[in-house]
Amino acid sequence: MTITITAFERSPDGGKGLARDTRVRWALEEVGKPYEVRLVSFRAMKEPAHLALHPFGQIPTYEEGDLALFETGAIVFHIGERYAGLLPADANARARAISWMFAALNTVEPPILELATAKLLESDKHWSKERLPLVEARVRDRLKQLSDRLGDADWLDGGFSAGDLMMVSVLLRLKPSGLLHGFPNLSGYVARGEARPAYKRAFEAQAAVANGQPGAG
Ligand code: GTB
Repeated sequence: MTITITAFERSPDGGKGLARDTRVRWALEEVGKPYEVRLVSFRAMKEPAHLALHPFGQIPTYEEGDLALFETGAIVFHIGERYAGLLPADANARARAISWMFAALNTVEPPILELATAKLLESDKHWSKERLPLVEARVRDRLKQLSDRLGDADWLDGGFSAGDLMMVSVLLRLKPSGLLHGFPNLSGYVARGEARPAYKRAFEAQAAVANGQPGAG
């Protein structure tokens, strides 16, 4: 069955891989499933055809036969459930990998998004200089906790899983901020994720869109 995802026709990051289709591409590459990509403009995302797939008018979406999904957490979880390679077979290890997926999206990503908002949308506000250090401190607090847990392990819970895919995807957003430099084990963790052949293929596929050579994954 053909898998089709949606991605920005023109990503605001110019192909740095920070838009959320990258994590879905990465998951599909990890499980070895080919996929097609439908590129959508900002205007098309808010039109009825796309809103029928994504109630909030965003990318990415995922279509496979008569199944249509939105939300990267749900999409990556579905890919992990349906295809081997992202979730451990052992029931308890699988449940823990899912905990890490939720932790990435629900506990680690929110302060990182808050930081992005503070920098991108609030820098012209008179209170921005006071608020930014507070937001950065909240990100650092989470990074410290995550760093303590990871220790010198390669991945969060044994072998690489969908939990790591999601956590690395979330942490990648911090690269330009330099905040990861304070946590060498997290920098190494992110680098290990980026070094995975599946991630590289996903990254190159999304970059090709920015370079005007979009194609299927
Ligand atoms: N919770 C949803 C999920 O995980 O699927 C969030 C989806 C989402 O935020 N989609 C964004 C979108 O469609 C693109 S990824 N935005 C358009 C809109 O809301 O109108 C967020 C994103 C965009 C750009 C960059 N960047 O340029 O660095 C990084 C991340």
